[in-house]
Amino acid sequence: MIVRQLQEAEKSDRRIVSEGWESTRLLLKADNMGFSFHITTIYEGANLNLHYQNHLESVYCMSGEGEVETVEDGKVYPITPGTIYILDKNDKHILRAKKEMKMACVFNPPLHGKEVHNAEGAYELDAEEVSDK
Ligand code: 9YT
Repeated sequence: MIVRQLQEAEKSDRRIVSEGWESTRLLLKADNMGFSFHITTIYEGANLNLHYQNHLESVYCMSGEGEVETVEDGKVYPITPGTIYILDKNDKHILRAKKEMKMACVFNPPLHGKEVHNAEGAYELDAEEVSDK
């Protein structure tokens, strides 16, 4: 069994800070579970254009308030605590935070650890791993 603590992980390389968001990646490819699991904070006012072309992703909102828009059809879905959105079609989407949002995110295939978005809002399939050392 593997046991980790968010507060400890936040002090390590597992915490990635980027424009409008940060994420602490608690479970990664190297753990061999077939998915990765992250606690992500979307900062208030963030407006993120995302398109995970190489990954399927589920995002569960634990706190905060915002919305997600699917670009193809322009539909806007409110996000409040208890909402999950599931990008089962590699959907191009825009994520907006009205108030800072805390999200639990699962990726398949799993992230290696150091990914940040490329110009298309995607993560590449290969990236540097984090080490707990
Ligand atoms: C909300 C969202 O798309 N989260 C993606 C995962 C997070 N940004 C991360 O760990 O990279």
